[in-house]
Amino acid sequence: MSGQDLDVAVVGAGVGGLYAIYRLRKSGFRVRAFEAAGGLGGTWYWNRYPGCRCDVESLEYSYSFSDDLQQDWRWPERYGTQPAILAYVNHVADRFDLRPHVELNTRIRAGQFDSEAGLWTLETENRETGAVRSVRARHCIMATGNLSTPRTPDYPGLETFRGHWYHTGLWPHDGVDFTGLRVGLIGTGSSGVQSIPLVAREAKHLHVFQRTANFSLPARNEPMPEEKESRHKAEYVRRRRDAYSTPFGIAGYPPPDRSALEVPEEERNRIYEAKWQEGGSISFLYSFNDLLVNRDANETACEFVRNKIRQTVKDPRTAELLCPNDHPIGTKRLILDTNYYETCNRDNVTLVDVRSAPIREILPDGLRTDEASYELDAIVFATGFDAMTGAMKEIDIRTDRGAAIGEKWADGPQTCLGIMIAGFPNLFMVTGPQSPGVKSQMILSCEQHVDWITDCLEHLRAAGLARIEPEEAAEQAWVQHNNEVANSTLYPLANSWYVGANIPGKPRIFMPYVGGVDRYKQRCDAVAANGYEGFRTAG
Ligand code: N01
Repeated sequence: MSGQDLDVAVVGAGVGGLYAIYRLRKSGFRVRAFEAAGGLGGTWYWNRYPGCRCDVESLEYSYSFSDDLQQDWRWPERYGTQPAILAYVNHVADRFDLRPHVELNTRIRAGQFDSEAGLWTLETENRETGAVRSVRARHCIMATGNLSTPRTPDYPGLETFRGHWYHTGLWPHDGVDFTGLRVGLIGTGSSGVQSIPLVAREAKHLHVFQRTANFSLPARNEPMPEEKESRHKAEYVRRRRDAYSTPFGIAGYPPPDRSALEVPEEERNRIYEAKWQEGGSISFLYSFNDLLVNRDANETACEFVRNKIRQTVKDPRTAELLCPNDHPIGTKRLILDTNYYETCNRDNVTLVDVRSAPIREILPDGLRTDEASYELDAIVFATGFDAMTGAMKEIDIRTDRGAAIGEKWADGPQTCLGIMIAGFPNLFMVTGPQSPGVKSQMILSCEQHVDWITDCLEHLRAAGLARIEPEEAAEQAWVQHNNEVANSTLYPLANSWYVGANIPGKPRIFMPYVGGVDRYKQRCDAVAANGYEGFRTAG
């Protein structure tokens, strides 16, 4: 290792990458982060579409590593908007002096591990100048995010479109004014459902092109009640600790102890109604203990929400089209909305079913489905991401022994704890596939991963070791455990991004760990306590 080499290179300066800089610097490692964007914040830097806000409450969706920080910071609303969260992330970067350790506008194109030297060489490209150079580091941490590779369907003719088109995950920083425009919006996942009410307010007419109806619950956003904030802050330290003993990494939701099927229908609906009024997804899924494991139990919740849609949406045909019927509720990310179904009653909004008549091509002045053509001045793609594996596979990561991530993951990701990959020494992931990341309070999971990784690097340093990687058998056992846990639930029944179903040709494998943050953390802690059991180390 030369004096120029880093101890740790971090790829990505979102919430995970920034915390990695904080922890690693505190432990005395030479660390530098590389970020493709022109600013910090990862997902909150890119996703600036109208209505973008987090679906986890802001008092939860924040760092826990500094009690001063969590006491000082004031969240103005129950759920943080994108600008509010981005401001918070930038505040954290300044408060803890993280900014000088990040190279912005720097995309990592490739990484190669040199087995002899035990070093990673990363090829960086400056996005403004195109300059390419290489950086060497003993360890590499991929904090590249799970929903950071936006995907636009490759419809023929997009290049001929005379209006402007946008992807929700790559939104222009100056915003977009849809006033007086005929807008087409494709996709009704979280991004589509959050943006539709705001786009509809401006547009002359909004056509929403829906392939699959999704379940959406009211967020019930509101200005932060002072009393709630002070109560939460008084309990913060305990709540954060307790969060690690819960499945979703959020304390304060007592686990249900009854099946939906052992409760009379009237009482069941009263419980769902109370949760519907309260707002939030965990609370709703915690109505009963078997909603995610028993199809009949789940169907009671599905029908409750479908009836809400039927009561809200005045045109019965549109209401039926909005009623999800191809997946159990909760098996795709539950959406939280503000006035989504109400917006479908507006005269200037038309819902188009592109399941029965798919979009065939983009025309210079709109688009054509199997059934009709639509004249449009602007198109919004709310079509999602190559989730969980996309960002890792975009980088050409390989070793000099011939292993390549793209090849290893050709049939789906294989990881140990979602943190490391057999055959790729000294390469770590923050909330990688087969970790609970996307099924948890993401910032808590980022902190837990970074803490585990930093402890591991401290352990190696103290023992005079320079190399670590998982054993093949430990990785296979973890992959198998993941599949077993997923298959004991209803999750795999949905064609979601959790299984890669939104990307044509992507192998279908259930990617997040759904055994819960609590079980997962216990496993991670046990591995470390047993001297990194299942991992091979070398000097
Ligand atoms: O993406 P999605 P997203 N023709 O993949 C449709 C997080 N997030 O950006 O279901 C027509 O969920 C696709 O249809 P189908 C959150 O975890 C959080 O909305 O594949 N339609 C679907 O309707 C979320 O789950 C927040 O049939 C096409 C939509 O596009 C995740 O990010 C906010 C199509 C994509 O939905 C992703 O959400 C936003 C095609 N060719 C996002 N291709 C909050 O915190 C795709 N679609 C609130």
